[in-house]
Amino acid sequence: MATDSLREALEAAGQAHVLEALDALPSEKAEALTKELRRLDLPTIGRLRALLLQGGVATPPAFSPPELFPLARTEAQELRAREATEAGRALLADGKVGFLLVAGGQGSRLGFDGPKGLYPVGPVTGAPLFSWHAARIHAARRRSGVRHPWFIMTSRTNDAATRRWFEDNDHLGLGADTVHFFVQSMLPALDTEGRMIFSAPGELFLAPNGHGGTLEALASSEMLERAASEGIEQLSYFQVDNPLVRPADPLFLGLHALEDAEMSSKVVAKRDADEKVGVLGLADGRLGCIEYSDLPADLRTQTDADGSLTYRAGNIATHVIRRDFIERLTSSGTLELPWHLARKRMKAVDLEGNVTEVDGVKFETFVFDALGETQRSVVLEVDRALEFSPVKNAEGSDSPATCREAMTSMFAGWLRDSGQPVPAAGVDGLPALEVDPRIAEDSSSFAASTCQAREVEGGTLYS
Ligand code: UD2
Repeated sequence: MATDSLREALEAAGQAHVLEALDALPSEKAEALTKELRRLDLPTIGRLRALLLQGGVATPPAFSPPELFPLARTEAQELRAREATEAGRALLADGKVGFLLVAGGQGSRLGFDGPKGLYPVGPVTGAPLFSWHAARIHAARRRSGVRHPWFIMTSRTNDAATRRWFEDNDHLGLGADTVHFFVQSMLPALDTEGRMIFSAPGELFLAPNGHGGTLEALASSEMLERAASEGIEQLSYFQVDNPLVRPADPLFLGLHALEDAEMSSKVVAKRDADEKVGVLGLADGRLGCIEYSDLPADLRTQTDADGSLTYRAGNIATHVIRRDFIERLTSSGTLELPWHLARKRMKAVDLEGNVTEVDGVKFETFVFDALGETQRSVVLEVDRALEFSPVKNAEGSDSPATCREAMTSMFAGWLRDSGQPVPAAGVDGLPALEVDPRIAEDSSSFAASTCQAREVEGGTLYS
């Protein structure tokens, strides 16, 4: 079944065992597997195997904190912020901004079956994450009078379900011609000897290649060309799991543009030394995100003279990325971001078809590693209570319960600021209320809005 060239490529990548599996399969399955193998980048798999056998990537030795545009600003910074906000508004009004959502992950930690974007988060309406993000894009469009495009990255595991949901929901009124889906690549998981694993007879165990795959997928799917042809200069990147994200923040867009930065990031102050988020920082002088597990304990707890954590710039995975920066990174066709290895127990089948469990390794690249390629980059500190409450775990921190609490507290704050009464707390101790994101995204826009409060099933809705 396998041609000589495929045989050679498999052998060169240390995957000769797959030939054995191919020979043992009935012809239909063997044909399907051959097709899958041809789609894979076998030389890269050979390199990943070598990396694994060498023991992974070494931890970079010298860390230092990044320069922040802080939340507590000097007068000069306040002036700069005002200037930047104007510049950001102009970028939006001139149609130079496209939105970029990464939604290819599997959301398995949440225990939700289906694309994570369908997870209900509206405290009253139960609106899913996708609707929440779409509403913010509606609001941005209304403010700027421009139909900004929305690029959505899916993966093979959730692409069909995601597209179907958008079609069934009329693309949330945004216009199908402005919502563009593209699919990231998958990579096979390897066992600890560097051999591809089978999830079922003749089926490779494949996993999405990490959100770093966004950059290559934007290029190979021709989304970058589309963005260029629509006059898009900046991509506002965000993750599916955070309903408080503000993808059309003029301050962030403007600071990034005025600095002529290639890729910028938002951060929040870490809650405490042990909060498990990556922090933005310099590793051997290169900007990047240092994962919690890579930051030595003494640095994790180190404080500045004012008592705040030195390494506090918690990455909320919100970036503005210049389109031409992505073009430059991907132009040679061989974008090389560092590989990160995730070791897990995996359900698999052996070559005889017996179900088993193996120690497996998944390989991912991370988008924030592209920060190391920038000449200029802005790191903007924002208020966690207003911009960051992701839904990641079924229970405990970053769960549906903490997200509901964060959303409700934020809305209640807006009501108090505008002198309106806050609905009484329900059985869970939280007032049941929701502000339609199309109406307001902060206290001042809420106060300026002419929204009406309506009692609906589940609580009070301000829309
Ligand atoms: C990420 C960051 C962490 C912190 C946190 C903020 C990594 C490795 N860590 O943690 O430092 O900033 O977010 O919320 O990123 N995705 C894809 N394709 C993939 C993998 C992920 O589209 O192959 C998307 C996924 O749908 C989600 C986002 O990327 O929107 C984050 O992925 P995650 O949940 O794996 O990241 P997490 O929570 O470990």
